[in-house]
Amino acid sequence: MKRAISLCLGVAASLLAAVAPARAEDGYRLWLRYPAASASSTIEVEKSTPIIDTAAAELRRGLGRRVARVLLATTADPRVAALRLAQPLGDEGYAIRSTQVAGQPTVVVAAEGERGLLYGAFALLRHLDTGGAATAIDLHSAPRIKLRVIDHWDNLDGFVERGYAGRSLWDWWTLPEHIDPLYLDYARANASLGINGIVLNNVNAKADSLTAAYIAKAAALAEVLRPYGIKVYLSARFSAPHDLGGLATGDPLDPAVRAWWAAKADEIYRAIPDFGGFLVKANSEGQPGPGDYGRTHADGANMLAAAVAPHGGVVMWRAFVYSEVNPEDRAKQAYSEFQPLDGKFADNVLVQVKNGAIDFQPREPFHPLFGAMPRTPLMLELQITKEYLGQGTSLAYLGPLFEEVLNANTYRGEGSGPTVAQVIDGSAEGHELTGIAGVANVGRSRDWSGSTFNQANWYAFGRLAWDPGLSAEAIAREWAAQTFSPDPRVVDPVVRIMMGSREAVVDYTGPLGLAHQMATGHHYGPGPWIADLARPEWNPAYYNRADAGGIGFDRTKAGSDAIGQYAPELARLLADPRTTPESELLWFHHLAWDFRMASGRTLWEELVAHYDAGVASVVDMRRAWDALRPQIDAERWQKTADFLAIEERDARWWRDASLAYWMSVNGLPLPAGAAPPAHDLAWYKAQSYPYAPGNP
Ligand code: GCW
Repeated sequence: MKRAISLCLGVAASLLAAVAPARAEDGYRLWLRYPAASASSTIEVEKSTPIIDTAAAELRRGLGRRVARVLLATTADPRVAALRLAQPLGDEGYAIRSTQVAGQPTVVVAAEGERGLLYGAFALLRHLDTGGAATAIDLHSAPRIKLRVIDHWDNLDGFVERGYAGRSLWDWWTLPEHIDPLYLDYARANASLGINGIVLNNVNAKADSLTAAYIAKAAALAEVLRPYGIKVYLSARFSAPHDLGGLATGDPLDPAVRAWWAAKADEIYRAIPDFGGFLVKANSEGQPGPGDYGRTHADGANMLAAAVAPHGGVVMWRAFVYSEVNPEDRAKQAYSEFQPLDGKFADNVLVQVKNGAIDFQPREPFHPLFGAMPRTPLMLELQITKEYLGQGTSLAYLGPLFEEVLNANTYRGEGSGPTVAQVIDGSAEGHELTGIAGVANVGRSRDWSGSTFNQANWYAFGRLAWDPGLSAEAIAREWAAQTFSPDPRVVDPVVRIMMGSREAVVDYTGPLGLAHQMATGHHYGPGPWIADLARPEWNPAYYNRADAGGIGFDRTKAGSDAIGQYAPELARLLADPRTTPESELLWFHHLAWDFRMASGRTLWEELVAHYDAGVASVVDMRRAWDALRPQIDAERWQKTADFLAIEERDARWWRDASLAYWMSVNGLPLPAGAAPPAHDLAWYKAQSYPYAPGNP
């Protein structure tokens, strides 16, 4: 009997051994795939605090014996003082040096504050995991942006708006009693990037998240996240005093309303002493706001700011505002509403502005507000989740999109600059309060983001939030090395695939500045013909304006004059199609189908060439991924290969449906050599996807 049991155990163990490696490469470990090790270096700490203990634990988990000894200590420690670190590190920066401490070779991770030690620990691991040498280490870095925040569009029932990676990580039902271990690994992943804030709930907010029961749940999450240097924030529903408090109004100038919010803030801070503050979507897409009471966005933001100010909190007030009853070009509305309020916001308010003036399209010119509100801290909002770029399945690395907006020249200053990065990092105007937010792409999918390559967008956001000067390509290299292998035979082709992938989506969905051409509601797939929605600015036809004479949105003076919202020098360039970047051409101009492009081709021929190039890029990505098969573990390779097949199908669908529609409008034949669409226009129009994910 005894023998039988041990035999069984033996079989079970060998089964486990057979299964374990595959399971270990299912993407759960993200980019934190430390080499297996049986022993760890000696980790010494100056003192034990929850954050420093977290840093030490991570080193114990990941370092193995790659260096002999590590000391984690602040600049208050004499052993660090002896290093005479030159750079000011601030409260989150770090320096890492190989040196001798008490005659022993030691890697010192030094910082002014303990959060710097946490980020330094992760930086040391990143350095080694990307193939950095274990000797002569000399690194230092400090974040350029203060609030580096992930926004969750997670509802209290577990649904994630525009989420393509399963249900919400937050199991509100079992909180605060049950702490799912996922929360800890999620905190680790964010801390590894320097993320220091998380907005727990959707900007399309329910007032319920501000009830005592939900504050207790948020407090439990805050406790988990705190040792990782992460503060929690909540999206606040502006009408909460009415919805929850029974007040007759939510008017921000009403003393009873102000008192309600002040008391609510006090209640939250009693439960969460380091609560970050509120994020608000007001008077946009049906959300309540100060406009309901004839007040301005500044009135609304300042009222909430006054409630959290005594506790050191901030308000992140979104500028994503447009209205179906306002006939003005949607691209102009946020500027029209917010620019006159510059200088009118309280000191602890940031105005959160999406990268472009419409809505996270595969390509948009930078939002004109970035060049127009010098007296207000502007927080950049990016979408990590790929609502408009193939959602869960496409391989679209967003590093180049993020980099493009950060490097965009606002032309607001003397000569050149400042760039959007210099506006949001505060250097352009000397703002102390600075921030950047990314809309999360995580859920309960085993690999967190729904696909391995979607993880790269979370990674890229975090790295750029820390240092908006990093290049998208360098970040891709880092990510690929940690996620797959530092071997250049893996990194080089993976990075090549990544770097062209976003442009491929632009090409097959909306080249040359076309945007917002997706189907209604779920936003998956093409719908350029749609023109019958009640809200005019939700119709793709509103944006493409395609007719027999031409295509594109005239935003010159002869049209909506959205160009007039940019600095004069830039506006001058954009006013002329010849000096407008071709990648933004149809965003700013309505042009004849036979308009001559720089290539010598007509606009129509050029459009078709872009759609074809988009499809061809996906075919190339598939080929390159196939060639990587021997180098990549089976589970992650297969899922990516399957998803690339889906993307190729979708790219052809986008191309064919779009061309079928443009041809129905312009009556032109396809240029020689271009393949006709696989189906007629009626077929594309008849496609329907009532169960596509992420659609609220
Ligand atoms: O992109 C649009 C999305 C909405 C979202 C909105 C916003 C949270 O389609 O789902 O709502 O933007 O940013 O508020």
